[in-house]
Amino acid sequence: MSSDDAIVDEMPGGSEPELAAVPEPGTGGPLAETYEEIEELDVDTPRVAILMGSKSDLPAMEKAEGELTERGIRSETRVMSAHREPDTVAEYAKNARMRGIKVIIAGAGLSAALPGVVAAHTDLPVIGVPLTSRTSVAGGLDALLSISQMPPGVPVGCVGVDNARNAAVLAARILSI
Ligand code: RP5
Repeated sequence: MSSDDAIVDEMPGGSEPELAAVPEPGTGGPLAETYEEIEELDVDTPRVAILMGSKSDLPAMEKAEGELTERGIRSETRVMSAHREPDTVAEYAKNARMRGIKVIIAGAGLSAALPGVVAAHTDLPVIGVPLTSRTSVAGGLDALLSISQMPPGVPVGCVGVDNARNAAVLAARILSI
């Protein structure tokens, strides 16, 4: 006797349970409205978030958006600083999964806390992009170390300095697209 048989045998009366009929999407019924909402979400929802610590990061980070767009992957781009707007960053990261985001790319320069702070508030994969900026030390080594040296248990993937395009390619691979 298989384990499945055993479960059926234990049902009262020995017969299989009756399952409630679930209507197919688009066929009406009590769940029709919910199906429609889910389908609508699926059409418009960005799959990848591109975050950056400052508007000054945009020239480097827009390469990620370009790469994703070329691959037909929907994304949204937001500027938010882990140091200047910590509450905004925490709230965004906490809600990202619920909003349908699958991967977060976060670029920052100098002490570059943004990717790590985002990773502290979500279990979505986070790819950090260390950026050079006007007052960078050693050509962006400061940001590279900040992003790559995360404590055990809170990982951030880290691409090369100013290599936002690679972050987008990696995001596509994580999504298997
Ligand atoms: C970081 O500080 C930002 O990501 C940016 O790379 C750097 C400089 O920011 P701004 O002073 O140009 O706003 O937080």
